[in-house]
Amino acid sequence: MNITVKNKKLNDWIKETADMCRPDNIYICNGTKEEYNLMLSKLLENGSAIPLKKRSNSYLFRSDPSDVARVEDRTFISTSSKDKAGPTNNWIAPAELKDTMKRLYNGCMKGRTMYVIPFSMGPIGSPISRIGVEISDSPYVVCNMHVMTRVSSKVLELLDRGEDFIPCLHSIGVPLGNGQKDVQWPCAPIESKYISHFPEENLVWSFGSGYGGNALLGKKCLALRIASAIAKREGWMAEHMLILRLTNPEGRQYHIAAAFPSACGKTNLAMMQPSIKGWKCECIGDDIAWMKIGSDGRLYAINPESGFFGVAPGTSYETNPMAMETIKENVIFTNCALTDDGDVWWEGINDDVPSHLIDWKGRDWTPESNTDAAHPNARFTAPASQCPVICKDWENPTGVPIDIFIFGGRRSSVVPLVHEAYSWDHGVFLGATAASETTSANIGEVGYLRRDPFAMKPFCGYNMADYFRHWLDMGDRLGSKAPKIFYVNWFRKSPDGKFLWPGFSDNSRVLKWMCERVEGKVGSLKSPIGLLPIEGDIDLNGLDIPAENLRELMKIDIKEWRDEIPDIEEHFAMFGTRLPERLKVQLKELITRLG
Ligand code: OXD
Ligand code: MN
Repeated sequence: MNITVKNKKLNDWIKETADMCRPDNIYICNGTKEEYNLMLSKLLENGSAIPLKKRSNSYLFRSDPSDVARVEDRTFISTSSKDKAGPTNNWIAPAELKDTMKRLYNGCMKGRTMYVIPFSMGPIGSPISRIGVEISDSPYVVCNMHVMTRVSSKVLELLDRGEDFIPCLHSIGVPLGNGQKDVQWPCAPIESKYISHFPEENLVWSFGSGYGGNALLGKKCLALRIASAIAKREGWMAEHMLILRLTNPEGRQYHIAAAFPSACGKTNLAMMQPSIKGWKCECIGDDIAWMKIGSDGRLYAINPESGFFGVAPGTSYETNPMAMETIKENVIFTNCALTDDGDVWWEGINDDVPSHLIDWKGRDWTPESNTDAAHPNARFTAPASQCPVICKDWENPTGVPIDIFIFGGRRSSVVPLVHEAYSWDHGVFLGATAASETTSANIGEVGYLRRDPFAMKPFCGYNMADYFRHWLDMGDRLGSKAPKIFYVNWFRKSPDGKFLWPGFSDNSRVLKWMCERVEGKVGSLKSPIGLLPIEGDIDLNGLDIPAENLRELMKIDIKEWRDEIPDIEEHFAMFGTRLPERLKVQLKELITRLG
């Protein structure tokens, strides 16, 4: 071991884990540049990292084709009883799951180094932040954790002074025999992958995958699944939300937190540059918000992460110029295609499709190939500080006061561009019934409609019905200081399959309307599903959009909405008597309004 650790809980855990996993070496991380470079030199040596000539200090990795996304089917919330995990989570009893996993962990790090990664989610020392320690046998994970979290000797110092931490154990699950050469992306087969959470003891155990949220345990495992359970117990919120600051021409700032399912444009919205004159948008976070009620009774949010783990395909100077600027250097790319001159490429990056590439599987690729050059869930890992529009307050330890919540998803039909909740309870109903067409951020079928309440279906660390109740309780505590709640759908299509709304920077038009609703500057129209903009109130200056597109975008087809009801009823029925009465009332009221 390279450093002496004084924190007893940490020391005991390191020893216990080393006895079980039997690594050749133990290395305690300190988060320095030298350490990052050391990890990279290992990854370069075994051929896992490909240096990119065109981007300074940037590398491309190719995963095993079986390990390309989060594995929701292999993700478990292991609580003392099944109903504490609830119907939306996979559950195995803790003793049984630990037994199975201990067998897998037994000797799993042989031939490898066990890295101990102390990290802070949120600015070090902020009252909202939490410390985690990830133990992993993957130097790729160490590098990504350096970017996505605050890995630092300062965290070790806090631990040495007795601060508590959340243990997160990770192994790729591939021990090496004596002299055995490693493969480029070691991982275990799908049936022995386990992404397990023990929220009653604040513990994460992950085995078998090296990819994203399965392996970078500060993100989905700690900052959402474990944190959501802690937040419920302690009276705050851990949400799958971007955070942005919008400033109007008069200088009034609005802070917006928005929840969309994975790969539905959170990063694009978080970094969006308004197409409307005089409005400014700055990014605070693109994936996770931790929120606490401040002494003034308002809700304050921090971004617990320090980097972006963004979906690459579709990212371009058209769709997200600020992300493109962010990823010019110091970036880890995973499963992108490689150009002949040493750059990355992905579908949608620009209109110039190169005549030759190496695809994400390492094969020659030409425009005639009938496969994607980059995997649809290819990612970039980049420091948030490199974003040209990162808000100066993004690391403010007290957070920013939230004015507006937005929910939404990918719906090619039925749901209008925007509507506003009648009340907090109605907003919670909108969040609880949110639905979206699935994407490749998870391994599974793409494009089918699923209810993804608050975009938290894969990330809620306890019974979702209790989570709904927690939202209602938070609303009661916030009272008149509660953010206003809206629901958006940027993805509605015309009958001939074309997007009706231009999206991206033009989404600022919809955000402006929301801000004006907060100020009471504009009115609204009552509809069965919520409050709608009055014609003319959404600023369409400079936007050339056919009137029939707008009509179609805002259309509420009563029959289509009545057809949604059985699905919502079925969705709610899953929670049985645990479903809060107030949500049943909201459903009844929607049915009445639909007539
Ligand atoms: C993510 C996800 O990586 O939601 O953020 O899948
Ligand atoms: Mn996410």
